[in-house]
Amino acid sequence: MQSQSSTKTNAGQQRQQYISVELRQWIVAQAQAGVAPETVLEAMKSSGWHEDVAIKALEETLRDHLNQQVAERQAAAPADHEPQPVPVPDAPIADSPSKIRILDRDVTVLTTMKHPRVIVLGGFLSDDECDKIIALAGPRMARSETVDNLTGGSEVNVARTSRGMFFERGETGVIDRVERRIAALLSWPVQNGEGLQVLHYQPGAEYKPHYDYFDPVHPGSASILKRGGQRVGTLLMYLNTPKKGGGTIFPDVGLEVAPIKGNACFFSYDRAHVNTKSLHGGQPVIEGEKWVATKWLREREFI
Ligand SMILES: O=C(O)CCC(=O)C(=O)O
Repeated sequence: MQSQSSTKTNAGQQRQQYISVELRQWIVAQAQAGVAPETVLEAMKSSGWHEDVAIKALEETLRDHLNQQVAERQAAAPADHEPQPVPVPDAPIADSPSKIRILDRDVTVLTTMKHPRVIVLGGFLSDDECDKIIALAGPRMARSETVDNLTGGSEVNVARTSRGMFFERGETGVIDRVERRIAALLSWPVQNGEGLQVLHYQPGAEYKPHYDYFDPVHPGSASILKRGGQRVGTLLMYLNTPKKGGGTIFPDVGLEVAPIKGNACFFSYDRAHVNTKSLHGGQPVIEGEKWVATKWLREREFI
């Protein structure tokens, strides 16, 4: 406390005084030594400081010190902290089969990519299944929404000009069958899947490139992540074939998957990070229309 003595002569003056560097250093040293703020305040008062000036000095000093510590920690951390990878769903294609039997169907393996992990499958759905899903979804379509990053709710977004709806998991016979097929293909429990979403794009409608995982830095993600953890994989199923446009693009790797009725495009992302290269979007439909069903897979049971 000696170092402050030169700055205080009487109570009137103290109220005008600035907080000297020495006083700041002393306050920080007390805090680092674990001395309670009330004890520091008492020490300041007993050496002649007015209570209100001392409180202000304490508050400002400790706040500035905290801010400086945060800034130092941020500067020392890697610029872009990458989360640890987690297990993801995947299809049994290690030995490059041309066809795989998934429960009741033979499915063709058309294209695979390692990074991002993308698998394009032919004939994942029958024509009849595609038609049934469109017929069930059609009357329930509404303007598509996206997740509101602030609240975790949903909002209409200009980046997404399709119309859409969600089925409950296992809502009808065909939905249940398709969900079991997805679970068998990817060795991932049915319970970890969100309800199937169906999207309908008219000419000009699109879904601009985006990530499907929830970025934990967004305040709204916490409540979403409580319902089964992160999304770790997406299976898109094309329910019809637009005449032109409507491909699913992966801009980081220049890949475009053609939307062919009955085909499916699977991709996974083992962390909520751009390094997964899982950025993707639905190109604008140029001619005709596009119907697609999306199954998002979570780390754990989705409730
Ligand atoms: O319509 C598409 O091809 C992409 C859909 C999509 O990106 C999604 O549902 O997350």
